[in-house]
Amino acid sequence: MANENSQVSFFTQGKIGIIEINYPPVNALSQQVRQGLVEGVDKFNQDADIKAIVIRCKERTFIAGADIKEFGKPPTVPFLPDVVNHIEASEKPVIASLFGTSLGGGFEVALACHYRVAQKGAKVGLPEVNLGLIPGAGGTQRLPRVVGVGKALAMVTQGTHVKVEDFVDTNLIDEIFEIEVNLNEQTLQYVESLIESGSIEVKRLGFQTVEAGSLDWDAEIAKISKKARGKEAPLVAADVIRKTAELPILEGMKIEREAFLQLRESEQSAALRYVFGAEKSSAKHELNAQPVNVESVGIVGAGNMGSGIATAFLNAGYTVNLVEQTEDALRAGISRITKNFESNVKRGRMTQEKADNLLAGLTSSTEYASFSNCDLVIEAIFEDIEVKKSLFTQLDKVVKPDCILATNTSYLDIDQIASVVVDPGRVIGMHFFSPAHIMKLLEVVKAEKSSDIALATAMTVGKKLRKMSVLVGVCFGFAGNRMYTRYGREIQQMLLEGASIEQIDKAMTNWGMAMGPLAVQDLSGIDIGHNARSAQPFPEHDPGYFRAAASMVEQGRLGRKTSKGFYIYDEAGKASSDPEATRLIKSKAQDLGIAQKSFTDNEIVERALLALISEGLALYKEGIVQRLSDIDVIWLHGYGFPRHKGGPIFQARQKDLADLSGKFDELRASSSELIWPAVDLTLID
Ligand code: T1G
Repeated sequence: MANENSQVSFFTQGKIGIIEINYPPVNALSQQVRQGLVEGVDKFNQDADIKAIVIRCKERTFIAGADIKEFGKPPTVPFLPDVVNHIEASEKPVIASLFGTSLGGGFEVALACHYRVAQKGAKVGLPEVNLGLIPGAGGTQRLPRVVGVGKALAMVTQGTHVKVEDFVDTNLIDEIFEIEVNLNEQTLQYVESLIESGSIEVKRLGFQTVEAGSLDWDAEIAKISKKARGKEAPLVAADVIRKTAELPILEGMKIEREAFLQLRESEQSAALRYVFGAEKSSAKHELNAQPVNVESVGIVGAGNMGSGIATAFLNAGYTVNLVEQTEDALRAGISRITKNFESNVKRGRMTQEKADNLLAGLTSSTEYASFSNCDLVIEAIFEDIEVKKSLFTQLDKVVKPDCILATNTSYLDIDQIASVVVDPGRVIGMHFFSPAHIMKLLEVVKAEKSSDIALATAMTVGKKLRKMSVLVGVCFGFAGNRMYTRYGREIQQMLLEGASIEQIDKAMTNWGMAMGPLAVQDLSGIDIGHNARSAQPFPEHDPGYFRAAASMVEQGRLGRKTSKGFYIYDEAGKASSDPEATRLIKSKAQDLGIAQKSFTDNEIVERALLALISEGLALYKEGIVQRLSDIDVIWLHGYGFPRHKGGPIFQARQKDLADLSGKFDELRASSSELIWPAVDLTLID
């Protein structure tokens, strides 16, 4: 006798059996849910009064996939492939009632059903590649049979969520209901009409054949490989689809399952699943306060950062008041913001109408008094402590008593800035990364006196901006830039020791970094970091400290903005090697008496990684970050660390700790304790 469980309930309505899943937050396919599906199908198949079966969910979405909480644990029966095949084998028609995001195993359950009805705007997808996996329960087999190999290949290898409306010309979705109507009622009415008309049938996708189509597989694979940028799963998915398109479904599912199980044991999948959890954790905090509502945001400074931050807030539906010192500077900033929206429209990310509506939320002024009604004011002005203190003194006089004041400073001491306002509790850091409307990382910086209300509000605002918000403490460069400085020091030390500019960048990008570290320097401007470091005492114990960058700045080679830096740039901005840059570095190394040696690419990557691991562990030990996984979230979303490598701390966890400790000892012995301080590796075991 089938019995319900706490996550799955059974009902009947006339001749229809209903299997209802209620397992918040996203009705994931836990063991109980899988068990309930099998038992529900059996129960209603044995009930002579039942003519059709509906699978539906409560709360926010139809099944959003396998239960990520069960990953890494020994698999439990019933296994999902058996569950979906059991549904498809049902003698009575099974109808899936879709809303929200039916993803991964959830979509595979829907594909095994004989009908799929959906609420308008509902999305479906097989995003397993984002977890380093491929669909493991028939997704690579049934989807091509209903939307064709080409569309299925794109969806599976890109892991995209697609609106159900996109499938109206296929048999994937049998009916789409308007959002205003009650989906459950509409679904039952739809099924009742099928039963009454006698047209209801058991339509098994798995028994259909795949339309051969004329796919140029080599071209497709080449495209997928380029897009994958070192990620394995998309290519495995393409290979499985290619191999099984002509096979009977059970044979195809066997091949799919083997490939899935192999990927599940891979380091890339472990990294991507870890990152999924790390990103969820980074949004959590123990702040003892409820966020206040923010609607009106003031931004001081309409330069690159200010206009990027304004774009991000306008994109999220906030009203923005932009203040600059002169009308000309305002015009330039507003032009940047407008161009950002034009680019969104051009790329099809939004309609012109949507862009116009969002831009309508922008006002501008040269007066700070125009901030009088703002809930939050963020400054993105010149990186100088006195300028910022003077600004906060003036803001403090014109904004509402509960208005939060945030600085976007990268390196300056927020406690000093806060010292000039009456209530320092309302002063925090909101450190955006350039370009602020594109980079997802947002460091919410807790200064000594920052209130929990201000910080909790900033974390909530970050979520609404769809940023990866991470709560960090105050130190030079907070978390990301402090690690970036340590990473940069190591890169430039290797330059002085004989590694070439090109070899370093190539080694790091081949390993997976989005850009070579020296190309990044040229992009952001070598003088930016140089000026910030020059405001600090020179570390006498480290004579080579960013001396390569200093040599560039001395020669006016600031990077792209001066057409030369570590590379030389033509009018089109194309980079090429410049022997003069190499000569400058060699000459500096000679002045410093630094012995030259050759490097392998692995040595370059390893030393750069060790520098990141060392600084990341120190940040955690000092309490600048709440958890070690925040270090990885920061480096994935602020600095282009490859997602399928998990992050610096994840990488440390893949290494033998004794071996790792030995490498740190060697580096400390060959330089100094000040450069390579002792690291507490027990933090990562
Ligand atoms: N399992 C368990 N919990 C999940 C979950 C899942 N699949 N997806 C999300 N959650 C939790 C999440 O941790 C958070 O929990 C809450 O739901 C809200 O998430 C065999 C093997 C569904 C689009 O990859 O893309 O099926 O922090 O903040 O922005 O082929 O979550 O609140 O406690 O992200 O509205 C395939 C992954 C799995 C979907 C919702 N499925 N999830 O986004 O909310 S592999 C996925 C998402 C698979 C089969 C294979 C998103 C979302 P908490 P959220 P959101």
